[in-house]
Amino acid sequence: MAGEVVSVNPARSGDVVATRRAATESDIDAAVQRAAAAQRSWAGMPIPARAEVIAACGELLAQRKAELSAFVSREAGKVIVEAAGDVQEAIDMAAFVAGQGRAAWGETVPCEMPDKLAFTTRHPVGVVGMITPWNFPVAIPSWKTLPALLAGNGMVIKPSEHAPACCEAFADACRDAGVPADLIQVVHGHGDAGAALTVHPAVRAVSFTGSVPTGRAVAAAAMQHGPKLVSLELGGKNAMVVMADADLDLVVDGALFGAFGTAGQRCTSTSRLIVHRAVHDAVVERVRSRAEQLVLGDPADPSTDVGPVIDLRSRDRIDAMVRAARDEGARVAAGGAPVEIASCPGGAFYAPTILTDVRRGHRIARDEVFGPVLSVIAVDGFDEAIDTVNDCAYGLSAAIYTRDVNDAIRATQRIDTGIVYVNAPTIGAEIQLPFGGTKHTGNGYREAGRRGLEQFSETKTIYIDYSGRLQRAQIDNRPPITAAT
Ligand code: UN1
Repeated sequence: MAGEVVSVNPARSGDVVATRRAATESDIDAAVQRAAAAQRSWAGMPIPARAEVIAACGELLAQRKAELSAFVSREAGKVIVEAAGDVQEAIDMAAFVAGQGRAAWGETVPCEMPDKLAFTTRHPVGVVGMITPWNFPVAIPSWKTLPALLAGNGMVIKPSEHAPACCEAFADACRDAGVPADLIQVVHGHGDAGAALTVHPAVRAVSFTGSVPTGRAVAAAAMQHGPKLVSLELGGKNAMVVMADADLDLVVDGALFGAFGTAGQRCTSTSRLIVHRAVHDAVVERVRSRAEQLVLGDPADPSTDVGPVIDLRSRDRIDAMVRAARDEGARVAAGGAPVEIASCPGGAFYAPTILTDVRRGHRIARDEVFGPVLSVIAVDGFDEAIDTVNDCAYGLSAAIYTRDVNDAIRATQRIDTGIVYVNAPTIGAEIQLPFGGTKHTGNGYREAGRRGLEQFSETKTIYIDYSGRLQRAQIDNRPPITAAT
């Protein structure tokens, strides 16, 4: 476990953004110990007082929004408006979490006995290990850190090796706003650093966002060295259904933003366009002509529509998937190749790509691409559309475009994903609602919303009997047992 973490601007291979020493096992141990020591006094603060510090984090992030956004754009390659959205998501999360500091924190439930109370309280887990991706390098650390702080925890974050400095900038803002310095630790490294953090005996909970294979490995290691609380947010293969009666202007805008926003590198990106045959050719033609007008280029330039993918390796992986799709019978309607941009030497650009003639069984219809590639699948009706959405290992996000209110509602109930949109693209979740998915997308936890606090706290159930006598649950005040007839 040695070496360095080097992040490079995805738009210019010569622009090294940050170089960090990779943490050794003893660095990780020291970080966990520091977070654990700081956590003890933090957990002693009343929850509304912790919430005030979190509100201050949000205010400071808002003050620093412009510089942070520019930094996200440079380190993660996001176009500047989307980089600002990434930072805004952290600001929103701070406002929401701070509000939860004065909201209900448990349940009060009737007891079956007289003179007895029952209620729950929530308690911190201690130190949380967090492994975060590069695609939302400020927002996702905030989704994990801010609820974990409110719940009274310390944390050690191991950000992606592609975006170490964005995570540090977020943690710095939290500390500058009043979070005790040692409470948030950031360690750098590759998979082995994440593994060492996961198995550390003082790390009671692990929150991971990333790929399915790594998520499985994290969960297995956490259970072997625990059991521990493990929350996983893994991939997506998100579909947008277009029914014959859909508003096609809305469809085109939604498909473009869903598929090519963030260069297709959101867990929620639209990867499959499942279109009723009656409108298939019209939809493909309109999405194609708009996709070809998208301006690819420097993400820092406000006139750019689509920025680079995270690195050249990823660009080549995407290209290999597109080639394999052609071999399986898909047709390239737009894009389908890497792009060189003179003003961005060494940039990892891939043309917004539309593949038609894709069938359910094709690998391109099943595997997550994490790039600007939209696969179009034609269907003959509503039932086939919903079956096609659900014929997938992942279950994060889905959308249906229709004017038929019954079909819309039926779709929300029959689609097997954690998030369903009607007449809106598969991306754009808001932080006050649960975020996460079914099947291989996760293990049942949700981030954000009120449920986002659950992954970072333990529930305690408390019974108080003030009757002054022994009361036996399930036994006293029950009819006597009678012999069976
Ligand atoms: C992710 O890609 O992991 O719903 C997060 C959205 C964003 C979050 C995406 N608010 O697209």
